[in-house]
Amino acid sequence: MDTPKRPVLVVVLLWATLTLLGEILAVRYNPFPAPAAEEGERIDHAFRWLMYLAVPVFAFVVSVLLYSVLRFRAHGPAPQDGPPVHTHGAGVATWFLVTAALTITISIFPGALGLIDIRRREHQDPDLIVRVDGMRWSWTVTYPQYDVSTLQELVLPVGKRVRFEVTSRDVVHSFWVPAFRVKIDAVPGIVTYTSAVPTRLGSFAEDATYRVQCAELCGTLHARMVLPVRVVEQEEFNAWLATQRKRQ
Ligand SMILES: [Cu+2]
Repeated sequence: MDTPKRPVLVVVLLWATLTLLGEILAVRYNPFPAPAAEEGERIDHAFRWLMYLAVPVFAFVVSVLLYSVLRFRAHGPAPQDGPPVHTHGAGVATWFLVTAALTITISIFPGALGLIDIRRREHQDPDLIVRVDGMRWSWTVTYPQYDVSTLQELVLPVGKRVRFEVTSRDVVHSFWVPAFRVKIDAVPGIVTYTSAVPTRLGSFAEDATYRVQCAELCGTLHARMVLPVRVVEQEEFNAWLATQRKRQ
């Protein structure tokens, strides 16, 4: 039989090793496609922090589980009941305090502080306003400053702050541009806001994350409620506006 110190030592070593491997993986491997807006960088930054903090917690649970399963596995039927198990008060209190402190920490940073930062950006004066109308199952985008409206594509100039004023004509939809990482519900009867500063030229044809995607189940063709997004230079945007105006 082990002396009580040995299992603790093995688990601690296993924990340290798994944490190290996990953190290396978390730093090296980025599961997200490159963001194409300032807001996207903030959101990805938050996700990465959550991952770095979650790795040691997950590694600890796996280490204890792995050690217990391998070391204390049953060999045939048990001859009698084991001794009664008593709660390890200090262990429970430590686990509770550490995980509660971690949860509170990530709720504040990057949670609440990141949210305040994103909200503050939404209140800055926009360079461009785009009204977004969701309906089953398409998106109409209107540029009120230029008197242009289309349901073919969302074209945006790079490096400019865009405010999206979002609403719905029928049921609840959700306006989501994966490349920008911004998302806001489209609710009938009210206007909701979100904003983004696109930082990278691109289009749906080259990168599928450049699209408006409905993110709230709204019926049969919900998954196909997609509007291509194209981020272009200011001159190209002006030229596009001019052709759209001619067409109307
Ligand atoms: Cu929808």
